[in-house]
Amino acid sequence: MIITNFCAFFKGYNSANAATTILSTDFNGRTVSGATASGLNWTTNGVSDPGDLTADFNLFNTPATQDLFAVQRNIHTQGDWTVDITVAVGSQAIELDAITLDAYIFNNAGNTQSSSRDFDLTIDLLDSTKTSVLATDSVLDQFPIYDGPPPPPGLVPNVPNPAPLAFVFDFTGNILQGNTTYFLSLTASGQGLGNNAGIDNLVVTGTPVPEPLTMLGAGAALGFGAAFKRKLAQKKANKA
Ligand SMILES: [Ca+2]
Ligand SMILES: [Ca+2]
Repeated sequence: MIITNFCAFFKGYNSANAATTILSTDFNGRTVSGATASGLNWTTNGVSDPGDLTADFNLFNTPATQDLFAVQRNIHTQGDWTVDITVAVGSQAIELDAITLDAYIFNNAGNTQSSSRDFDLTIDLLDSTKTSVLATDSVLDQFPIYDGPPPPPGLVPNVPNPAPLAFVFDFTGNILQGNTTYFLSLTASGQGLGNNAGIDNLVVTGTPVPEPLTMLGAGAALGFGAAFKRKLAQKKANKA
């Protein structure tokens, strides 16, 4: 019953409190060395500054890829690339809301693609040991393009590159516990004739979990303590 009442209270709290930005960066002014982007101007709220971001392949640092995060990896012909973002939660738990970013596509030289090419992105929420996927969401096939095995030349619609495209990932209802580290693992992939990809304006939103959660925990601990004391008293009484 306590749980039911608490959930009702919690739902009420959520509807009354809009999600806020807990983590964001626009990558402006970042520097690149190999696979690592440094000098990211993170905005944080209730989580630690994640610091540098390192992909599993080298980053572009061309004129077209300045002020964003783009990986020198052809996701169609060479395979996926991944980058993990550390989310170390402070003392207060956070209920995740959404992750949004702007998606870009590039050719092998790190120049803006003239035609639209496929760019899919998956975000996994990983636990502190990176062994469990706690939640996942993907944005697929948002760049308009023939999406499948390479067709004969001339059959691919030559749609202009629409970048940047806003990608929105739904992580509603996932609770990040206080004093716990998680990872947001981004994996880029794609199908078609060849394409590289990058992101900009990464924003993670969430709602701080209200204090009653902590109070409920304290109440449960108190209740457990009282029950333990009663048991101890009973044991003593039995002995006497
Ligand atoms: Ca930027
Ligand atoms: Ca696709």
